[in-house]
Amino acid sequence: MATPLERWVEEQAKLTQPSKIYWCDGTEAEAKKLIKIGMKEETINGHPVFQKLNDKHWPNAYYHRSHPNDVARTEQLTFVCHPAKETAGPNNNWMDPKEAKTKMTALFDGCMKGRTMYVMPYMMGHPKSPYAKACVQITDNSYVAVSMRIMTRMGKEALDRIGSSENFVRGLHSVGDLHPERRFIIHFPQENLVWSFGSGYGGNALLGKKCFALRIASCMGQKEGWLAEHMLIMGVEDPKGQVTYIAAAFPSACGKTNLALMQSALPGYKVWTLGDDIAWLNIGPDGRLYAINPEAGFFGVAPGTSLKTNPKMIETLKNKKFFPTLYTNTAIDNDTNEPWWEGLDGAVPKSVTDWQGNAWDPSKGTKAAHANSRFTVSILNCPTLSKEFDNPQGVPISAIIVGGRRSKLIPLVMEAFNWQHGVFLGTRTGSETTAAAAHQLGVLRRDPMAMLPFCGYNMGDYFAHWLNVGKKLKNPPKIFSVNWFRTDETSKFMWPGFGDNIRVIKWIIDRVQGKVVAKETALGLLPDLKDLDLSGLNIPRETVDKLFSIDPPEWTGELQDIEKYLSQFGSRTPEAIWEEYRSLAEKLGQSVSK
Ligand code: GTP
Ligand code: SPV
Ligand code: MN
Repeated sequence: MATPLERWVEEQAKLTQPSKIYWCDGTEAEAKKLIKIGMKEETINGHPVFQKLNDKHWPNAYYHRSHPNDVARTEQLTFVCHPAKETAGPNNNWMDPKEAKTKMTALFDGCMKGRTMYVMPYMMGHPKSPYAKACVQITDNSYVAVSMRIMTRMGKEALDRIGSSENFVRGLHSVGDLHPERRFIIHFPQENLVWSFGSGYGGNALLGKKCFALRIASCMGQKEGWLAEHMLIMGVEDPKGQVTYIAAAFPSACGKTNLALMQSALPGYKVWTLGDDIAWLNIGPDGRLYAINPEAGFFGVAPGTSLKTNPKMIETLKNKKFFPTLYTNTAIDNDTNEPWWEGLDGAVPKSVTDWQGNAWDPSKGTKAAHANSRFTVSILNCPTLSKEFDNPQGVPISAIIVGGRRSKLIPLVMEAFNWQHGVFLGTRTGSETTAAAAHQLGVLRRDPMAMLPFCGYNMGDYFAHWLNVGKKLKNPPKIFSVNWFRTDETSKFMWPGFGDNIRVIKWIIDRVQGKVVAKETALGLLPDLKDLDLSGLNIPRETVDKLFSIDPPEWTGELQDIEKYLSQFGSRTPEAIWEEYRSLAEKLGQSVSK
């Protein structure tokens, strides 16, 4: 008798008609074989799927070039198909599930003719974790298959956990013909199912990541009482050896990976890495909030990564331990055949091939590496990997941080008065847009908890769910807001960021440990500047004051924008959030209609 998994695979093969079906075991030997196939037999836009790079300085390095129209997440082509449109909410594109099935069935019909279908059983989370989920993704592309080996726990343990059960999350993916008119990323939360067609880009094609671990998982969490969040997880060890666990939500390309691997600028402090993009937060048996990272690798932004900004990531990339490491849409140094990107240490190489495969002419002012070019590398390569990474229970979270890119208004750091106010800080979070998704850059958009593109249901209900989780926690984490990106009159960042962010984290930990008092302001609790360790940092007092300045009149437009944003969700925006909104307006001396 065929198992439900075998039956499902058979049905997908009948629909897509591959010439071969290959069951992945997730081993290194298999990755080597798939890379060979990718170098010799599969192409994307006329380029081989993989190209070998020189691994003298960058061990196990392979290059992948995307189709130039397929280099970021395409939010406008991403849909969440609940039976009722209101369940998806104004934060999602919605399609009727039946209509979506019909449309996608036509696209998938025969799409794998002449190709190999890779079947990948994988775990999101440690196989022994009560919070982990077993999944299977099908793809017709070796880059996706090799990436999934790095990003998830793939292979036998997932197969064993699925066994003859129906209980696994299904993902069907084909690169199709990469035509943007035939590109759809479609979620069916009722069926724990994702269908993705026409893109080979990470967040669109590695279905365990944003599609499952955030969009589908957020729906599961709403039903089951937990949270699936776009958050890094880190442990910060203080000079006494005590480790405080923190989760932080920043929108795409706003600094999660950098913070998660931060090399502390303050002696005696050490950051231990647990995750850089996704956290699943559950209420543990003791009533505290526990975080696991469902992933097993980093899919990180390359430009700007250097020994100066993120030395631990450079060490991770230079670690030989886990095979392989992928570089997607970076540039290549022609003299050395090594990957290169803007911001990497050392001189700009003399002769460079750009991300589109052309000779790079710097005098034209174009970038050699795509702004959203990325590396894919195992978390096991990370020299600061926390010893708790594989703890099936996860780690107890003492502080949650929300943030985004705000050139104005938002102080460097502040603490919420309480959980409800913290949730409000999350809902009002905004960020100036980046290259991680295909849209206009540098425009302010509200991005509650950095989940706008990833919350699989109505965001009004998501706010309510956050409030409910807080009520169930015995000892809820403190919530903080940070902003590394405030600029001066010349548009320069005022805060040095990166390793110096530990100064802010130290204040957060001191607050968690009850070591320092904070100042009450209209926006939240702000540090007394004497409690912020700025030793060894050459930053004028005036700049520090500006990083924390609150100018009530400047908030008029901000309040209007927050109100407009929250009003979209109608009666689903919880009254408790409006209470916080009114209270903020009142403290700023502004009158509002809501
Ligand atoms: P996703 O993988 O897209 O979710 O992004 P992320 O949130 O992990 O962002 P990442 O750490 O990759 O940083 C993205 C960009 O922000 C890079 O160009 C970094 O150099 C820059 N960045 C990160 N941290 C800081 C900081 O503290 N200050 C400044 N000015 N820039 C930063
Ligand atoms: C993001 O865009 O938030 C990423 C990269 O982390 S992706 O996997 O493409 O979503
Ligand atoms: Mn991300």
